[in-house]
Amino acid sequence: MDSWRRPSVPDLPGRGPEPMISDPLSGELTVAAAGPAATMYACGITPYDATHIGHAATFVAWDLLVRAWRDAGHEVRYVQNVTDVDDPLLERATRDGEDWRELADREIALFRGDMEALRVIPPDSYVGAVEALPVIERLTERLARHGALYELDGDVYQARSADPSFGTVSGFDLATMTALFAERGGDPGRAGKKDPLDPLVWLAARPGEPSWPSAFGRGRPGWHVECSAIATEYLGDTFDVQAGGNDLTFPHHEMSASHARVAFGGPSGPAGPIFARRYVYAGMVRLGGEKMSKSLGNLVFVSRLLAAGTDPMVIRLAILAHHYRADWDWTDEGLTAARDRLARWRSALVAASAGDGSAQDVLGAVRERLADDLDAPGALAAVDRWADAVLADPGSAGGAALARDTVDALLGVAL
Ligand code: 5CA
Ligand code: ZN
Repeated sequence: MDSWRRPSVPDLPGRGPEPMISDPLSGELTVAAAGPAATMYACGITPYDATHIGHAATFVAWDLLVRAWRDAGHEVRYVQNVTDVDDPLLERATRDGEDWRELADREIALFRGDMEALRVIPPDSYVGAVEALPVIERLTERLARHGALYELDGDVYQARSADPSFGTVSGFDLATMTALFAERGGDPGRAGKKDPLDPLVWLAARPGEPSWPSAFGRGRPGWHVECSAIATEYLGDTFDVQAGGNDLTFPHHEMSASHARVAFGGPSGPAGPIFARRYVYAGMVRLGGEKMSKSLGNLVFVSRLLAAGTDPMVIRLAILAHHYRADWDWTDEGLTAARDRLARWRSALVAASAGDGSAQDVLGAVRERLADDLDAPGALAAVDRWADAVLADPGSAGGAALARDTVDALLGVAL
């Protein structure tokens, strides 16, 4: 499907350092992409109640990685999905007496507009589950050829026993996996499953629900296989980074990786790892101490803030004030602080345009902070130091164009 309009990204002199990200299991810094091409799959929205600040923070985080990769000289290939058919979307449509497709299309349109306002660089491929049905069917057929599937009342499951590496993405023990699976839309208690953790791959048609024909009967795809199929179709069996909020560690990323390992592994599979080489997880944005979530309904919407006249760059700065891995609370104070910061940076830019000093230091510092596990708060502090120095001594200031381009190209903030 169409993504959204690409923001302009100014060219910066020289090249940034190689971006490193923290490995969620070991906590060690690792090079995010070792080859000339940098490839990323980010789990996209389920299009109802979009775009809340939690979504925005997650996609702004991956935008920083895309920007840092480009600045380091990589050719970036970025893919994002839209889960445009799944239980929670259908449940919402039923609750509100709305056509599910209309609900999805409206929320996708809102999301696109919000991403554009926040100057998030769009994915190269933006792919909906429904349009990817043939791709999902092909991956499911591969699972069948590997003898990994079984049927339960017309629904199709993958036996996790087909994947000896199941559990290695999250590193969780069995009890934690089972608890999280139950909590996050899984069905560990369903009678007849060979193992409580077996993931659903294809759900047989239910009355009143949308369904499509397939080699496995009429129905619709499970959630995890959607991301396995789209990621591998567009990026190959192995790619650099899979990105998502930390609520996706288990079951979603574990099970997506498992499907791909079984489908593409075996004697004819690649020698190295299958699916993502590494995973990145964004912290959860909370409101009033609770995770901002569609199911709880404690949401702050980007579109409402924009409609109320909030500068989108203020929203972006309020997000960037937090490290992507941390959980944090959205507050009015945070928004006010971002407004003050933006105003200060804009004043500094005006003051700096008079002098002939340099902003090389701020470019170097922002590059260095971003390459260190996308340390956005550290990068903002570097720009603050530059702005403070300029405002303290406008006579010696300068480098306005480079400072503006640094903040625009690397942080996505247009001054
Ligand atoms: N469609 C699936 C992924 S394939 C999904 O999780 N959709 S979502 O709409 O629920 O979330 C979209 C992205 O936003 C995911 O990466 C999710 O982890 C992230 N996200 C959801 N809520 C929050 C939150 N409160 N804070 C930070 N990120 C969040
Ligand atoms: Zn996903």
